[in-house]
Amino acid sequence: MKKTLPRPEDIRKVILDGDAEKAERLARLSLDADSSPLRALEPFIAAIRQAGDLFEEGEFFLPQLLMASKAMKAALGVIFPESGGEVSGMQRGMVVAGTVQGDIHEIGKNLVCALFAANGFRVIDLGGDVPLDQFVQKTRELKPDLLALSALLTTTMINQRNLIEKLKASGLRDRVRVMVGGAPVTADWAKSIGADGYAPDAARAVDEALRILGQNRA
Ligand code: B1M
Repeated sequence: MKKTLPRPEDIRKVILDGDAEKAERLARLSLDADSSPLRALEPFIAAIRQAGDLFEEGEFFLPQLLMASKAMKAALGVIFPESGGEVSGMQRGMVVAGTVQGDIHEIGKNLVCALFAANGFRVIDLGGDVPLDQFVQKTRELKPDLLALSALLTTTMINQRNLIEKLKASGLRDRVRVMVGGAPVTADWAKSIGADGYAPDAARAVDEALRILGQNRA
């Protein structure tokens, strides 16, 4: 029998309270009550964004934001167990992903990686705050089809551009497609830095990766 979906206000409370245990419990309940993981995740995403707003308004301090993000990561781990780490399966090609140097935000990137993996890509997730030289080295070593670069800070977006320049200088730019994303990133920015693609969210990131690599969804 289907269970009742947890109330969005309860989800908001456990995320804002930074209660990872309860967040996991509500995530499990959401999955039991709703067949779509992406839909189940929506109220959690709304809650973590609200934590960001409270932080910006000075109502939340950094430790509270950190606790909230731990609870959010716990929920994401329940709803998308394949988020984070390396996932095998190679039908679609290989993606090397990471949040660029100087930027430790990982939740959105983890979600993007989880959906790539769920859609048949092999994902090598280098994590957060990934040195640009590590992306270059992995591109040379693993020969991925796609680099997926996340940035959540206006101050670190520039490292998406710096990486593309480094790839050019290393003679690797023609060997790999580059896709960028993250809250402050726009299609115009992607175009201006010479990226091959951009997506505003995780679901559209899969479509965009398929487009860039010339593949159909089926
Ligand atoms: Co930070 N943070 N944070 N933070 N944080 C933001 C981004 C901020 C907007 C909050 C605010 O002030 N309102 C602000 C940035 C301001 C700016 O640059 N314009 C900010 C700041 C300032 C900071 C610090 C500098 C704070 C400080 O130290 N004074 C610091 C930075 C540290 C650093 O990186 N060097 C910091 C730290 C942290 C925590 C550690 C506490 C934590 C991160 C924990 C972690 O990830 N390990 C954190 C969090 C949680 C946030 C907010 C609240 C939430 C981010 C998030 O997880 N969103 C955020 C506020 C907000 O977003 N409204 C904020 C949910 C996630 C599902 O969405 O990440 O946008 P998002 O990902 C989406 C899309 O963007 C897209 O798809 C995802 C899913 O749909 N997407 C891609 C992402 N990557 C993609 C790649 C793609 C395609 C799509 O292709 C490759």
